[in-house]
Amino acid sequence: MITMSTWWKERVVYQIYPRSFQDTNGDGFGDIPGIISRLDEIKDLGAGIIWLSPVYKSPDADNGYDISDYRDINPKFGTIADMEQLFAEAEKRDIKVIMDLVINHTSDEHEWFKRSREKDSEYRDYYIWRPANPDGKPPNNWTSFFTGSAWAFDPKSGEYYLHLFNEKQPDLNYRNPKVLKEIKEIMHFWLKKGAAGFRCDVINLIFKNSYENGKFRLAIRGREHYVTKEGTHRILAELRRDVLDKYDCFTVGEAAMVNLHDAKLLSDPERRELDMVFYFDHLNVDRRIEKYVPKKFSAKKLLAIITKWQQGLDWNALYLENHDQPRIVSHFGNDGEYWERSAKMLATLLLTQRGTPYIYQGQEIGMTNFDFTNISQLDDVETIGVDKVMRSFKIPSKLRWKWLSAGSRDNSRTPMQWNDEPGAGFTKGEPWLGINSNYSKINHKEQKTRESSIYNYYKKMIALRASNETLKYGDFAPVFADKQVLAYTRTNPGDEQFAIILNMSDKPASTPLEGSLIGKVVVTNMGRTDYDGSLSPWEAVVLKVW
Ligand code: TEU
Ligand code: CA
Repeated sequence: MITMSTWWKERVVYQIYPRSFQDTNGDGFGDIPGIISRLDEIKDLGAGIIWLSPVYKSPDADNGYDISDYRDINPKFGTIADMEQLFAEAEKRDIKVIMDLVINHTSDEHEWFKRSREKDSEYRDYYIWRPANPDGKPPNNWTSFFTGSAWAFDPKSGEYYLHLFNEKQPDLNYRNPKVLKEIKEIMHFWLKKGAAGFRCDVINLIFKNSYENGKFRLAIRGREHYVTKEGTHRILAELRRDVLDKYDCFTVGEAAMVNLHDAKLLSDPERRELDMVFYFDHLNVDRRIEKYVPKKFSAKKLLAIITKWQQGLDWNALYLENHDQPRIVSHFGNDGEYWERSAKMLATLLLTQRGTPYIYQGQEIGMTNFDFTNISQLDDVETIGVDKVMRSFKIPSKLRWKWLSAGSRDNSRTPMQWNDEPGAGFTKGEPWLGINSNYSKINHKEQKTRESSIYNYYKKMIALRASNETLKYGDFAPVFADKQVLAYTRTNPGDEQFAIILNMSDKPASTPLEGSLIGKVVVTNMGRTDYDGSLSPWEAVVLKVW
């Protein structure tokens, strides 16, 4: 495979969830000055791009994914001047910053929506308004991602508006060319200020093909009418041509419920839509219904999924965590006895595939799922909605809590654990969301100075990847898998081959000692010097085969 090298393929991305990263004024919310104060840490880790979750003005019904002014900053986080300083300070350190582009919907407190509530306003058509059914019920049976009807009734104008997410997140109407024009201007605004691109929120849902009823489904009914439609492809190509192509930037699209075929179209370099996409298949290997109902994990199944995407797309967005997902060491790893070893094994998985790796804040120190004991400690709108639905299905409270606490988005949203002082070095005040009480054991400061830490393992893996063309651009092929173990190779034809062998279980395991499974040990999370086919629990080995 011949690959053009560009900076966004060479670098590792670090995702910041601003409200939980670093507070500097004691109000309990992370802020932009806090991010600036930690840029040296991001540099030290070896990341070269920051993806900043939304910092725009927002009433925070969905923690900033409900924007009320795209050109202003949430005062909790700072000001436009702080943002400009962040761009400048990042540039000094050769770190690029991409922003979150949330354009499927706005906040209901956005000026456009406020005006859109008047029936004869020129903004009416910025959103999707429909009269009630003759029986007074919503226009169709679609349900929102956060549960309940996807329509909300507005008494003022006597009609319903569509919201695929919270009712404070009305969907924009992409059949109206004025909406696209506004979005283009917003993109220019941030690219001119210094943004190096965008992470595009639920970008494959923006164009709705029809408003017919959805087929019956337990969750997210109606999806077949808006997931990755032709209209979306058309809009993305237009944004690329009229905006993105005028800058040295890249885009990664979050593609909800996407299949390989559509992901290929969205990220095909020739079609010029997005540069890469986030899909969810690999994280759903052990899930039944969305995130909240689990099923058994198998390394073999995981390798099959990874292989499908690695070989199916030209360039992947690689990730194991983000602000919507539980912590990976609690999900695919073991956050108890084998915490450190399994976190390093997962770092190996992330950083040895073909694509651009994304690390979510705290992942580099193996932060674990929250230790809350009660729903009242949670904040996330999605979790609260799912709890309601589970109650209506009379799921017993113990099981309900088990599922919610494993799947909740708040797992990854607890504050960053910087050190072992009160407030974990995150805040001197009362944090907006509880800090995991394991911060005295799991924190950045302790790991930075300890050679054998998860942090230093990430750092070494990132450096190794940066210095090796095969690990960045080499072809991917599966070599071995069973319930516990998966192994694959990365090959630069005629030059070199690596084998990556991972035990994803609590028990010892083994692989045959043949073919590409024989080689010289170049990375290990166990301190071994050669590979004899046997693996300890959660062991990771990278071999140089030739
Ligand atoms: O997420 C969209 C999305 O697909 C998630 O809601 C997903 O369904 C779930 O969390 C994972 O199972 C994006 C943002 O990342 C999320 O934070 C926002 O709440 C959402 O869009 C709406 O903007
Ligand atoms: Ca603050």
